Amino acid sequence: MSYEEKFSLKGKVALVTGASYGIGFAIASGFAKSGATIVFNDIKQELVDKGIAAYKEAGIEAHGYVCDVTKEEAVNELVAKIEKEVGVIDILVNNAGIIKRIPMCDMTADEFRQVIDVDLNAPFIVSKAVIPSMIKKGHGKIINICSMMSELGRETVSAYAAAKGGLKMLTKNIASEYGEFNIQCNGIGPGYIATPQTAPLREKQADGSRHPFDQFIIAKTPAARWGNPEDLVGPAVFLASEASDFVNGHVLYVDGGILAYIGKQPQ
Ligand code: NAP
Ligand code: GCO
Repeated sequence: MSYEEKFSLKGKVALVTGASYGIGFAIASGFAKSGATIVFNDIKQELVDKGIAAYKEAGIEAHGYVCDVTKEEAVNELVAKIEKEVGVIDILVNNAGIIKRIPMCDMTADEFRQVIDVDLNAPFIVSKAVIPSMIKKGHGKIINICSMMSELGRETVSAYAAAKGGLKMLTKNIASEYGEFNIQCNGIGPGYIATPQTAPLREKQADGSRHPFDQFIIAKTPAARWGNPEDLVGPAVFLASEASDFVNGHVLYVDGGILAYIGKQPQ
């Protein structure tokens, strides 16, 4: 197999969850350009319709479905439908996620559970639904979208950090349990990426100056900028392709160097 073929996703079916916009949309679009057939889901019909239109505009015929990834029965039905209408899923990206920025002592247990449900329980549910067919087919790729918060903590994101730290370990466990079936499960840990999820952290101040958190991230990132969803495409294509067949249980941080950096020394 040539070097180019190893990176190709031609003939593969990829399911990217929560991919009507943002990081999921960019990753799915990159997969399509590498030859994969794209399937995505979102929680509302309106978002699925918007997603399909956005893919169409990019020249991609994506298959969109409404499905809440926290609901096991609905996910099982979705996977059966995809297998019937599109084909067996070769690549799964667990991308759908939410965040609640609330100081821990002000957060209710219900709010904490909601975050864990979408960011940790759902990747378990969706992975579990696709693995049996991957085993039968003889190969499979699962990519879990982790976070800086898989490694670091910060004020107000206790549930998110607990979920993303857990997702890192779920990644290693899936790799350990199913590696012998030629299934690779890896994570991508995006740094701070400009999407609707992080828009509140980038809002301009009333006087037109940059949000203090925005300034903090620029100072904390050796690349001195926020990431774009497109920054995640190359790493995702690599982890979805045969070029990464001996990479398993790894989290690839795509963070402009944040995790390598102690921070600026006082002037
Ligand atoms: P986003 O803009 O908020 O997009 C997340 C998508 O997931 C939305 O389409 C959302 O739909 C969908 N979703 C939420 N709950 C769902 C559910 N129960 N079932 C199905 N779909 C659901 O987020 P993003 O910034 O692109 O982030 C994508 C992933 O990357 C997330 O896992 C996030 O935690 C992670 N991440 C983001 C960053 C960053 O800096 N942006 C950094 C590291 C990791 P709704 O619009 O209806 O909520
Ligand atoms: C926050 C952010 C982060 C990022 C991302 C970092 O409030 O600190 O939302 O959690 O979204 O996950 O990798």
